[in-house]
Amino acid sequence: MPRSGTGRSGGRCAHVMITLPPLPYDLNALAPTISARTLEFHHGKHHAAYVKKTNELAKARGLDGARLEEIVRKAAEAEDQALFNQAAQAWNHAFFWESMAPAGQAGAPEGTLLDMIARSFGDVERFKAAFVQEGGAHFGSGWIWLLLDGAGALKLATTHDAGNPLMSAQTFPLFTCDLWEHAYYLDHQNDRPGFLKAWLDGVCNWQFATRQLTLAREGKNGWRHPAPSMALAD
Ligand code: MN3
Repeated sequence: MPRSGTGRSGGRCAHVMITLPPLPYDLNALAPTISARTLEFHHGKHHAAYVKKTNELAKARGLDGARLEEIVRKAAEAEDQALFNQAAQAWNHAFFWESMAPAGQAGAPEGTLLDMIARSFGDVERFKAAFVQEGGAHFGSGWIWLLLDGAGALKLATTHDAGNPLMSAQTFPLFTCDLWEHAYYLDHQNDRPGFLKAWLDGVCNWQFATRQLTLAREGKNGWRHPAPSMALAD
C-alpha cells in the first residue's frame, strides 16, 4: 500500500486517494441551463459521495492508490458491480463537468469536428435533434455520449446507470451529458428533452470535444481523471 514519506501522522494513516476535482467554473456559471443550486448538490453531494465510496471500496479491494480509470476497468473485469457503480459514476461526473463551459465560452463545432458531424449526422441541426431524441428516449438513469468509433465516425450512445465507454478500445468519448433526474429536475422538472436542448445550445463544451477529437486522432490518451493524491484518512 502506498505511503507518504512519514507514513503516519497523529495516529492516522496517509493513503493515496481519488479526490473530488473542483468544478472548472463558478456555481452560477451554467445558469439558467443548470442552476447554482443544482450544481451545488450535484457536485458537492452526489459526486462527492461517489468519490468517497470509491475510495472506501477501492481500499477494501487492495486498489488503494490506483488511478480512477484503472479502478473502473478492474471493477468491470472482476464484475464487481458495487465498486464499478461508484468508480464509474466518479469518473463520469468529472468528465461531465469538463463537457460543459459557461454560456458564451462554450464555442461551436468547427473544422474537423464540424466536418465529421456533417458526415455522420447530416448537419449540426440534425445532430442536435438526434441528441435530444436519443437522450430523451433513454429509459431511466444514465448518460448520453458523443463518441468517436473505431471506424472514425461520430456516433451517439446512451449507457444505463453508471455505464461508460472506458471498457471499449473502439470508442473514444468527446463529451457526455448526465441523464439522471438529479441533473435537471430542479431546473427543468420532467422535461428532459428541454434540458438536453438547452444544454447543447448553452453549455456544451465544444472546445473540450475538439481537444478530445484531436487527441484521439493522434492516437493519444484523452482526458484522464486527476491522479490520486495523498490524503489523511482513518
Ligand atoms: Mn449525476
